[in-house]
Amino acid sequence: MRFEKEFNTLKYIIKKSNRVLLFAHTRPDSDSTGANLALKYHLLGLGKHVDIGCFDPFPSYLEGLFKSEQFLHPDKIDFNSYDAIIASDSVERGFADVKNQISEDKVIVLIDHHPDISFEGDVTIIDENYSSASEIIFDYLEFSKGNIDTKIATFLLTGILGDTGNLQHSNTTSKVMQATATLINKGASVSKIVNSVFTNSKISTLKLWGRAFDKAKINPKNKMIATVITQKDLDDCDATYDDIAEVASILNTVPETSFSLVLSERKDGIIKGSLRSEEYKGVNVSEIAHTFGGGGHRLSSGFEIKGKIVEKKFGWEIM
Ligand SMILES: [Mn+2]
Repeated sequence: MRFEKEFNTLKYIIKKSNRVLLFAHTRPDSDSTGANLALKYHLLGLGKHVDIGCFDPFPSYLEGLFKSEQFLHPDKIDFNSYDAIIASDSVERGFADVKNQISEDKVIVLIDHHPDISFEGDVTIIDENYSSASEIIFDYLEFSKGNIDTKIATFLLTGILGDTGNLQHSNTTSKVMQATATLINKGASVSKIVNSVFTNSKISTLKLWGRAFDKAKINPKNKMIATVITQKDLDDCDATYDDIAEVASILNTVPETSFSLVLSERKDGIIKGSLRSEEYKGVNVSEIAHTFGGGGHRLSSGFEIKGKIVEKKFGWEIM
């Protein structure tokens, strides 16, 4: 197993710690939430005091599956009252902004599957070959012989399903399928999770997708399929930024395209670009994202630029 040395150190740190702070990323997705909750209930089972820190509250779209959990805003956290701090998933988004408040004598553990993390922990468990932070936590629990009950299995499987697009993205390795099988054997249910979390049927989402698909264009030269979503689209459809997330993945399913790009207007004159491709298409979208100062995985990347989307009679432009 990868990370045996780090897992052994983590196990020792947990054994020696009474108070543990976990940290989820800003705008927490199902992976960050699932990984942190699985770790929380593992630690509670070991008799530890555990809190979860996050710049945002517990995500409401998970409330159909789990009862809401308290996420503490960093303003309300005394970081130095904990023995160890463990940040899981996209540690660049949120945890990077608070780590300077933590004194030297505290132990920091980083668990992530994103490349380009710009800092290290006392224990750094980062590998982009993992599908999700939840898969890393699964490996840790297997390594440390931690009890995986139905609740913990459901947290972990929710994270894995979220980051693999319900086991459909190219990061769905045989190892992911084996972990999934184990979690199902522990009582987690794929259909229950998919139906309550990932089957999105809000009318606002569908209206926004309709607009985005209507505006999509394929560039005949590089086979890029691209579309734009303006703040006006969001307002008119009563949609939120969360409703944008899947548009790039769906556009990427159009035959004969090499990758997809969704440009969406955000606050303060920022345009966010989301890029998706598939292994068989042979395009590394993180290279495109890097060109615009962004980053991410080979098949799923993003960037932010300053600008405004201007809609024309026949198409759109970035100004
Ligand atoms: Mn993740």
